[in-house]
Amino acid sequence: KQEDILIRGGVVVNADMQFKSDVLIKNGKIAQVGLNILSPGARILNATGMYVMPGGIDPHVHFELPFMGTVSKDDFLSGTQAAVAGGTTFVMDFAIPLGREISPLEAFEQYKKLGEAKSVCDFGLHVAITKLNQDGDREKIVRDMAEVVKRGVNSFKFFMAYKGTLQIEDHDLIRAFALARELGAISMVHAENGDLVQEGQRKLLRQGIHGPEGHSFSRPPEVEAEAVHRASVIANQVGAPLYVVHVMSQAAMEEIARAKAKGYRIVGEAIAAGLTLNETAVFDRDWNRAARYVMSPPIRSIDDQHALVNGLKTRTLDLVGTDHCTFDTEQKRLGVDDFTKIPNGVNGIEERMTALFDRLVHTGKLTPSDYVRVTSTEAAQIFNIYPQKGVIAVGSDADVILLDPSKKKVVYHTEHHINIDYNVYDHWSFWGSVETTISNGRIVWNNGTLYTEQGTGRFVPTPAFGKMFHGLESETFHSSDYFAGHSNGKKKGVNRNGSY
Ligand code: DUC
Ligand code: ZN
Ligand code: ZN
Ligand code: ZN
Repeated sequence: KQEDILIRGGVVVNADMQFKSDVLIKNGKIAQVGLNILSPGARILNATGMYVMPGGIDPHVHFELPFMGTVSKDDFLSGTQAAVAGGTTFVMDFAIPLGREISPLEAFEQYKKLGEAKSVCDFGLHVAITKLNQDGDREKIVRDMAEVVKRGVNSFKFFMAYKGTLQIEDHDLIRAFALARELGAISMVHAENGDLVQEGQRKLLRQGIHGPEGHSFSRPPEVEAEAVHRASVIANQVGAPLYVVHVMSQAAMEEIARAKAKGYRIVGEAIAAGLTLNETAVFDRDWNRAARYVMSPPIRSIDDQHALVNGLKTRTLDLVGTDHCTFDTEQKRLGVDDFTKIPNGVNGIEERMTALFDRLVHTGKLTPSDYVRVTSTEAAQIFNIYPQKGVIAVGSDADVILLDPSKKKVVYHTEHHINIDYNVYDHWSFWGSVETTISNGRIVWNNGTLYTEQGTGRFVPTPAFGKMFHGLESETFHSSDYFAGHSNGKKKGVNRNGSY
């Protein structure tokens, strides 16, 4: 049996309000919220001067991802240890059928198993769909998508870039969005025009530009913005809700704003890197240093960074993840002669909560409640696990952090918990330090020490949304409209019900 924990004297911050309160935790759940709670025998945590907040939810991480000829360094163990050390208690990874010729269902089962074996905090999964035709069986993916929804996935991810490996073409996107919609799942896109990226890369290499700066030049903001625009139109045409991951430029963000103004159901995700870093890092004369910042879409200008921060404030952007995807110096050097071969990805899972507190709350741009909304509550609601996660309330999972707003966190790569030999925030300091992290009622991080146990994290199913998720049936189409008549290249007549 777990020890009871009484958090005393802090200020509880939820997305809707903040108030002085004690919090009692029993058996992994929040048992009581109120003033002057008495609980003999409970372990007391003194939270005077601290914010007591729902643990962070990072909706976008990649652990041990086989990608660009290598495998990303952080696995579910080091990745979730870093997460809890930084105040994040729930992560969502992407099951990607890549580097292995496997189906979406097999990818889901593989990632779930890895996560259950290694995680020290709860996790959820998105499933990536990279094509609609598996080994000539075009119904297989459709069956897999329906099956993973049954098994606890309500989000599918599509890559509009990475031509030749991950990229899915528009005609498949249309059908996949429609199918996801019918299954009660949200469609997520990596929005960059992969064909333009490929042409840009070829042109730059021909011009003799081989360094990391070529990465930025090959995928400018409008290449990102065009894909956001296109995805939003396709999703709207089939009545599907859309989630745009890692919005990195003002131009892309403006496409989200435009879609929202038109009433489209669209979510914009910022990531910690986009809100804190800028492209001068990629132009570092030291190759090893510059390569650390190579991710896609690229880290942009300081003006873009400021626009993204303001976008969170105005709610054009809804929430913040990291796209944590780490490669050490040796792996980055795979691209030493050719920027197109530098494995894409930056760290951030351990720094997200403190970096955002510093940039958003300490600067006065967001209230503590808005901070909780963009780092936790919004994700719980989008992926349909609220109020199990994302709030301090009786009956919710006891995923709780104690954050000291008047203490600075200094990042040192020699002290971090991720599994690489550098940190893009090395020697940065941030106002707002996560002093204690509680995961499912267990103290897993306290005063600079981890108390984690491998495999204690659970897979948390994200339930499909019901019919009303998508609004009433109206002028939108059924996925069967798209699938029927598409087999074997044979032409068949299709009526509105999808029957032949
Ligand atoms: N971008 C990255 O930088 N890394 C992982 C995948 C992605 O889309
Ligand atoms: Zn991506
Ligand atoms: Zn546009
Ligand atoms: Zn990603």
